[in-house]
Amino acid sequence: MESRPLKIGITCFPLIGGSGILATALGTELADRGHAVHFFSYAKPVRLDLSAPRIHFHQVAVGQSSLFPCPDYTLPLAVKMAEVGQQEELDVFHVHYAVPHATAAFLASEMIENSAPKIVATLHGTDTTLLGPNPQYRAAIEHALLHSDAVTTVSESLRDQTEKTFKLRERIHVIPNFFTPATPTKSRDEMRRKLGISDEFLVVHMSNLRPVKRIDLLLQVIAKTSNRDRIRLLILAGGPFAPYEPLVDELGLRGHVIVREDAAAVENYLPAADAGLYTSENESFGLSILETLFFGKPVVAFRIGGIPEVVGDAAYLHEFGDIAAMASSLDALVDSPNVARELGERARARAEKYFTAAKIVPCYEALYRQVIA
Ligand code: GMT
Repeated sequence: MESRPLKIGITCFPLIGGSGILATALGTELADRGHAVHFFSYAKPVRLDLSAPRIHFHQVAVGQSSLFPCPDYTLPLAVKMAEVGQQEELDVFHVHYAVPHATAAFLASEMIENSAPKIVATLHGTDTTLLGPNPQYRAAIEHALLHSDAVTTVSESLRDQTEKTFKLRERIHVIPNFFTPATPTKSRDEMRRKLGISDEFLVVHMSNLRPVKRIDLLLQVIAKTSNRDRIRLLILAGGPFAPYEPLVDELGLRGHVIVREDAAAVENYLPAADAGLYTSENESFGLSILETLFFGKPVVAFRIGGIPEVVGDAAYLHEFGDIAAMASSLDALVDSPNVARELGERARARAEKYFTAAKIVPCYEALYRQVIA
C-alpha cells in the first residue's frame, strides 16, 4: 500500500552553518518526494528556494516587549509553531537543536494538546558540547530531549557524548548528514584565474571561523609546510576574518592567504582547489569536510569528534594539535600529485557511497512514520 505524504514542520537556524544547510536540504528533498514542508525561523534560511512546490516558510518575529530584559525568541516561535501546527495539521515538528527549538516544539504541542504533531529533535553538537555542561541550560536541554518522540544525532560520537551528558530514557538514533553537490557554473581554470592562482597548490578551508575552528592552527600548519611558497590557502569564511589578520603577518603568510567572506557557490570554489584543510578542536560531523570529499579533494584534519566517521580511511587524520604532522601530510600531497588524486578519488567514492540524499533522507522518513505510528 502506498504511504500518504506527510506534513512536516522544520525549525532551524537560517544563517550559514551546517545545521541550517542540512535542515534546508532535508526539507527540499522531502518536498521533492511529495511531502508538505513548513519551515520556521526568524529569517529565510539562506539556501531555501521559496518557489519550490510544497515548501512554505513561516517567519517568526523576535519578541520585543519592554517588560523583558532582552528580546525573546522561544515564546513567539512556540506560538507560531502551535498556530501553524494546528491549522495545517502537521504530523511532525522536526527541530534542529534542542534549545530553543525543541523547547518551543514542546510548548507548541502543549498549546495544541490533542493531535499535536510528534517531535523529532536533531542534535548537531553545541546542545551537548557547549550548553550541556552549563548549569543554566542543562536541565532545559534534558527536558526538551525527554519530551521529544525521537532524538537523533549526526554522528555516533555525538550520540555517545550526549548519552553521557544527559539522562535519557530512549536510545538516540544516529542519522548522518548528507550533501548533494550542485553543478559548477564556472570552470576550474576560470575560478583559479579569478583567485589569481596559476600553478600553485590551492588548499581550501570552509567554516564560520568560530573559535572552535582554530583558525590559529590552520594558519600555523600552512606556515610550517616545506612547500609554503608553492601553497595558497583559500578561506571561504562564514564569519569575519579581520581578527586573524595580525597572525597572517606574524607568520609571514601575507600573499599566501585568500579570503572570501561572501562565498556562496562552493561548487565553483571546490573544484578549483587541490586539497582541504580543517583544524577544528571539536566537530560533531564536519559538513564542510563532506562537501570537500564530494568534490574529490583530499582532506587533512584532526582525528576528533565525528570526523573519523565521515572520512573513514579516505583522508589524512592526525592527533589534535599535531601541526607538524599536518604540515607534512600537506607537503606529501603537494609533492605527489598522483597520491593527492588517488586520495581525492577515494574520498569522493566514500561520500557517494554513504552520504547521499538517496541514502539518508529515507532514514528520516522512516523515523517520522515510526513516531507517528
Ligand atoms: O560548527 C559550527 O560552528 C556550526 C554548527 C551548526 O550548527 O551548523 O555545526 C554543527 O552542525 C553541523 C551540521 O550537523 C556539523 O557538521 C558540525 O560538525 C557541527 N559543529 C560542531 O560540532 C562544532
